Amino acid sequence: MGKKILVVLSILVLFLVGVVSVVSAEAVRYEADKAVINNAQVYTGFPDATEGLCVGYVDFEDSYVEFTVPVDVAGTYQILMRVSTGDTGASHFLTVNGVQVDEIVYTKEGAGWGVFADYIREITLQAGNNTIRMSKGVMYAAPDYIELTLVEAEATAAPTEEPNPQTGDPALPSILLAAAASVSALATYIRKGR
Ligand SMILES: [Ca+2]
Repeated sequence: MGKKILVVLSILVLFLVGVVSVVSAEAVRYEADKAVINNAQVYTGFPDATEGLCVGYVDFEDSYVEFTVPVDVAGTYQILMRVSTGDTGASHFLTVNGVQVDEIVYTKEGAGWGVFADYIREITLQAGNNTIRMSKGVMYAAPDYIELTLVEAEATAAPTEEPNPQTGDPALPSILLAAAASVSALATYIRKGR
């Protein structure tokens, strides 16, 4: 019995470590100039952009930048889009895995052509590869990069409450499944740490 309690306590500690790791999760950055670019061009010589590079000429109906984003944990993610525009009210459509989820209207004061500002939304990603596309909306704007941060992991499969037929002990409670998800998230962030 004491051994069982020890195991549960160990898992609880792992769970707490996992929670802390999710709370302090670091953003993973994807540069627009390294994404799939359709009918647009890499701009060079923008001192305010990372490596001086962003993607411009997102000017046509079929112009877009598409990022491939692999994640281990399905759930809600914050997406930060760093964008420059000379036109207040310019926009990009945001499409996740083929579904248009938002139109990002660039209105932040202080932004201007060659000056980049951050626009933040939340999106849902699936485990495995995801595609995130920013395509032409109204007028003109140039993406520099996006950053993704896990906000909340999707709940894992519903825990079974059936007693173990061998011992009659209760099955693993949901907190253990949450612990497993948290440890998995921790591993993801350690691997992807910048
Ligand atoms: Ca850049």
